[in-house]
Amino acid sequence: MSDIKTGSRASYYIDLEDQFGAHNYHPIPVVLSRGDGVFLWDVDGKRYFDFLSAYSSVNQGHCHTKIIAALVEQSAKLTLTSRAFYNDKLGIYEEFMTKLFGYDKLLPMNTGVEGVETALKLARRWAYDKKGVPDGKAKIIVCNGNFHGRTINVISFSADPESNNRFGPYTPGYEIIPYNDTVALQKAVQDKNTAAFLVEPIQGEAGVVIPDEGYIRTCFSICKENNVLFIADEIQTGLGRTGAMLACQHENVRPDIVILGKALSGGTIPVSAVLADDEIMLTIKPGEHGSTYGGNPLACSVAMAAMQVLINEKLAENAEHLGIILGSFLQKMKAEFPFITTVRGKGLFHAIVIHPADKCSAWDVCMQLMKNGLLAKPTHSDIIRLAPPLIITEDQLSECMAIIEKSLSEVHR
Ligand code: IF1
Repeated sequence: MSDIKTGSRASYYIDLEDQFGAHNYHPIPVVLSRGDGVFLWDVDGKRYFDFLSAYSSVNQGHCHTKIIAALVEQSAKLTLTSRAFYNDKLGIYEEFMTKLFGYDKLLPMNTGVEGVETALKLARRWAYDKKGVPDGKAKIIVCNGNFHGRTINVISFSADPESNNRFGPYTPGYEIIPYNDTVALQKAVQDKNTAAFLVEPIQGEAGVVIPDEGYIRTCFSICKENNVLFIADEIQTGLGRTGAMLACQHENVRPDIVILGKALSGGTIPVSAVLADDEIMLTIKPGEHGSTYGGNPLACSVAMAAMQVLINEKLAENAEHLGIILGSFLQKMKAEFPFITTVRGKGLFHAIVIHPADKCSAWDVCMQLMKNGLLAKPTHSDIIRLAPPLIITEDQLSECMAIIEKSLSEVHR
């Protein structure tokens, strides 16, 4: 049962999930029924600012009219053909995306982790076919603190016990090195069977952990010097979130493989994509990889509309501009409230860390924010991610900053 007193209407829905649903989440006790732009409304009609953005899936804002229009129009025409046949949307979408991001080819999938799995299969296949790594011996380097999804293969290289405890046996072929440590990468790539290095430009789940300036650039150079593929997981950091279309662009890095997801569909249906050049992408032959829904006409139409919104409304630029304002505000909050030990962020991707010994937890802060009309969620016990939709205006951000300051002072009365 929910551990917070909520209204009877909300409790009705919470109790239904408790009785009939798997207990694989511990949500903030709010029951949402409508979303529009930066706002969400609960079943009692209370309005909230969304400061989670469905983990950066609604960068374009909830139910963006142009994305919904594309969804509605295509859903009345043709939603799914499977890849057994061609359709009149996939090639158009692939051309649009490959030209926009500057890669030869796109492999369409659905969820983010399917995109990650696809990238890992491409890297292994490239290692065997192009690098000459003996079959079955490819090694892929990942970082401590990573989050790349929840399949058994992907959690095999997670260092987070909550993600991988007691789901073994695990898939071999991965080496975990410390994040933000180029010396560790330099050492790890000396293994001639190394296929790739998979990295989040900023670690989301770990709590918006930003590496040192130049880290991504240096890692990319190390990979190039050692014939190792550099794979950027931009599922959460990409599509404008950090103030650029891809977070790697902040360091002028063009990854060998880019993985996109989440906001690629503007929070409507699961759409993910893997971008790479022919030397890598064509190592997978017909019939060797795919999925029932991958590249379906509905996903292609929605993704093109979602991307067009990002471009036309200059959402990366807005994230850059407002991120500076939000960042300096959070630094001020850190100075004013000693229980905030760290603030960090880039673009509209920020987090505050609450002192673990403090009597108020990150959860308490989020509950106070909810009472004051702003929704955020802790990651781990002491970190609160702050990531509104990128369409937020300066006036709306000012209103949110006032709510954050009010809530922080209230939890510590
Ligand atoms: C949950 C976390 C965020 C991701 C990156 C791949 C994926 C994700 C960088 C997989 C997904 C989601 C999953 C969701 C909560 C959320 C999350 F807390 F789990 F870690 F955002 F930080 N790469 N992240 O962030 O994409 O298969 O989910 O589409 O599992 O609770 P997916």
